[in-house]
Amino acid sequence: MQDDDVVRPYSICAVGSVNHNWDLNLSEQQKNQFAEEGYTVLSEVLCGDRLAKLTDECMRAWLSEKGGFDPDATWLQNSLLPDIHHRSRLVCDYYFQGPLVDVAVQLVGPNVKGATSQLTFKLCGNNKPFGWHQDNGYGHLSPATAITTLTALDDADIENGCLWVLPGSHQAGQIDVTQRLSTKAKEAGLDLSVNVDRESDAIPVPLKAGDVVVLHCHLLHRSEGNLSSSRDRRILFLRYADADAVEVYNDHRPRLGPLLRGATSFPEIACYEREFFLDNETG
Ligand SMILES: O=C(O)CCC(=O)C(=O)O
Repeated sequence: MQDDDVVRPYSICAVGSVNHNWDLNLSEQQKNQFAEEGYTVLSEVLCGDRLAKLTDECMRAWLSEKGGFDPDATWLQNSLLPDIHHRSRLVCDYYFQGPLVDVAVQLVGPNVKGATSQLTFKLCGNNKPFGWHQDNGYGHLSPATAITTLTALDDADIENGCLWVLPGSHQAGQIDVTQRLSTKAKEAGLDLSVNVDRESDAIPVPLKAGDVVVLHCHLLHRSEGNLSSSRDRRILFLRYADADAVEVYNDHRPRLGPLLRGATSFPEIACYEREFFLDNETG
């Protein structure tokens, strides 16, 4: 069945109607770069007070859960805090109603849900690299139109572990890591990294705090450790998917996530996390 033929009877009206004056229209150049190279950078999506408050709220959530870098802890413990929108109202607003939802509509389509929110931090001292991977390898969604948006909370460069991408690698489609997923998923590291044969084509993507890099779900990317002596590298990771996207590894059940724009054919998506919208829907 073509996506256009899917009947999506469950829609929303209140979410997306709140005007934060955050419209973000991608340029033709950004859309072309995303299509051809699998990524694009958006400059200064956040700045000033808004960036400072969001960063502060994220850092408080991180420290209350994890503390600083611990060389004896697992990669997961040192690098990732899931469902950050449950812990920060500012992240919730940014994830559900910020400009990245507009970006998702332009790149994914008119029907969009949130698929993941997490912090991926490399605090000073965390010198562990993160190997080549596709985000759709970690949770194979179909259709494979999901995007990952990485909002830099600090300036990120080669020294403190910015992202590296392999431009155009998304065009080869999904790399099958399911064999390893079953065993590796049991380990805290969840390392699904793959070898790439054109490593020399990789390029770093340095970002200023407040910039966002948007990745196609098949784009190969990685990062080095944070080798800086004084600078953290903190990222807010938000993933958006088609509202009817399903988890291939989970009997094609719908990926649970809040409906942010348009409509869905799944009632469980239409009502998912509605409590997080109450402030805006009633206010
Ligand atoms: O935190 C990093 O350095 C890498 C993050 C990343 O690529 C991911 O979580 O998919």
